[in-house]
Amino acid sequence: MTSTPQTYFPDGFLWGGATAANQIEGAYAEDGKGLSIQDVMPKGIFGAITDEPTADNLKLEGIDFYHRYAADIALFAEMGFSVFRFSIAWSRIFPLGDEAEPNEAGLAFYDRVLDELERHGIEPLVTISHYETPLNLARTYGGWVNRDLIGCYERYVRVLFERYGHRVKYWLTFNEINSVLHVPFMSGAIPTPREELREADLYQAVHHELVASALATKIAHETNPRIQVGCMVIAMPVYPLSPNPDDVVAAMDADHANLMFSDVHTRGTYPGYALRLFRERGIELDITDADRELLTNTVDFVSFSYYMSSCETADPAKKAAGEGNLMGGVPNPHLPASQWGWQIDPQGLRVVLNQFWDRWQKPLFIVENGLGARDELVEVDGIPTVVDDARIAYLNDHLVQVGEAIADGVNLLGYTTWGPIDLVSASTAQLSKRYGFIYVDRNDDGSGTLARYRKKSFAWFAEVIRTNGASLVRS
Ligand code: BGP
Repeated sequence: MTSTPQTYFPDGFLWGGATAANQIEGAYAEDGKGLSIQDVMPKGIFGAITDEPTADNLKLEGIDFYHRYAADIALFAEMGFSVFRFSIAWSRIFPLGDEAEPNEAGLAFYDRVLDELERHGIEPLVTISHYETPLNLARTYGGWVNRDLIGCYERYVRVLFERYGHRVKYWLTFNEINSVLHVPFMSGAIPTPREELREADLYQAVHHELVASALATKIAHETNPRIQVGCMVIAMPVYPLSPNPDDVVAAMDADHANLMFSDVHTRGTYPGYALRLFRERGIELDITDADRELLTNTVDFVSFSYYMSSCETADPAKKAAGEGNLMGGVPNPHLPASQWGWQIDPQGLRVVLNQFWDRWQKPLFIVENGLGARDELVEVDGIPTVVDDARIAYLNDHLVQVGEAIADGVNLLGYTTWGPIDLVSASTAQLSKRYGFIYVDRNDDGSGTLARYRKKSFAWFAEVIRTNGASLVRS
C-alpha cells in the first residue's frame, strides 16, 4: 500500500454526509407534525403496513436529531464537512399534505437547522421528498398514481423555496425517484400491493413524479435563479453476466429502466426506448400538452446514490434474485458482499460516473455511498469507540475510484456518505445496520441512551477532507 502523492479532487469539492428526516429526526408527532408513510412501516419494506404507529417502529424516535441537531451538526463540523444533505419531512410542513396553509412550527425547525449549518459554514443540500410522503396522501389519494399529488407537491415546494430559497442553493426533488418501480409504497406512497398494481398505474405514478419534479425546477428558477436543482436516482450499473450478446442486450434493457429517469430529467422528453416499452406493453399514459411543456424544465445537475452494481442475464435459469439496494439483480461471482448481501464494487462507481457524465454532460453529485455493517462499541484508551476498519476500507476504495473518475474528466460537485451518524435503515428499519462515523447508542429493540461516540472512521474521514483526498490509499 502506498499513499497517493497528489489528489485529483478539485478545490471547492464538497465533502460531507447525507441523511433523511424519517431516519434521524424522531419526534414523529411533535409540533404539529402529521403522520408520514414511514410511521406505519415498522419493518421497512419487508413487513406489513400498520393501521397506526406501533411501539416497535424505531423511526418514531429515530436518533432524536429533532432535539439533538445542534450537537450533531457540531460533530459534522468537527470532521470538516462542507456540505450536509438532509430532507425536510413533508408532514411537518403540511401534516395532511393537502392543506392550504403550512405548519409554522415545522418550518421553524428547519430554520434552526439552517442557522446551525450556517454558523459552521456548512452548505445545505436539501431533499424535498425522501420516502416520507404524508400518510393522508397515500390513504385518501392513493399516492402518486393520483394526479392531484402534483398540486399538493407544488404547494409544498412553493413554501420551501419562498422560505429557504435565499439560504439553500442545492435542492433534490425526489430521493431515488427510480425506486418507485420497485417499492411503490415507500417511494410513491401507493398503498396497492406491488403484485396487484397494474404496470400502467406504476408508470403513471412515475410520470406524475417526473412532471412534479420539472415543475419544482421551474418554480425554483423563477423564485431565485441562484438555486440549483438536481434529480436523484439509484445508480446501479448493470453488467452482462456473460459476453453472450443475449446477456448484453438484457443488461442494456435493465440499465435503460434506470437511465430513463435521468434521461427525462436532463433532456426534457421521454427517450425512444421508453416509448417503445409503453407501446409494446400496452401502457397508455395520460400525458397532457401542459405536462410535455413542463418536462422541458431540465435539472441543473444529476445526483445519485451508489452502493452496488448488478448483473443481468437472458437465461431464466440463472436469474436467481440477488439482494441489494431495493433493486436486487443477479449476483456477480467476482464480488464480495456486505453483511446484508449488498455486493461491494468500488470500480462500479467509476464506471457509473463516466457513464452519467458521457451521457448527460451535467455536473454530478454523489449524495449517498457507504457500508451498512454491525458495529461493536469497545473502549480504546478508556474512550468508547468502534474500530470500523471495514468501513474505512470500503470508503477509501470507493473514493479512490471517484478520484479516478475525476481524472477521467468527470465534473463532480461533491460526495456525501450515507448516514454520517448511525440512523434507522430505510429497507429493514433496523438500527444495527450502521453507516456512521458517529455511533449512536440505540439498539434494534429500542433500548439505549442515544449517546454519541466517535468511531475510528471519524478521524479517518476528517483527514480525507482536510487533505482534499490526498490521504486516500491505493491498494
Ligand atoms: C437508499 C436510501 C436511503 C438509505 C440507503 C441505505 O436507498 O435513499 O434512505 O437508507 O439507501 O439503505 P438501507 O437503509 O436500507 O441500508
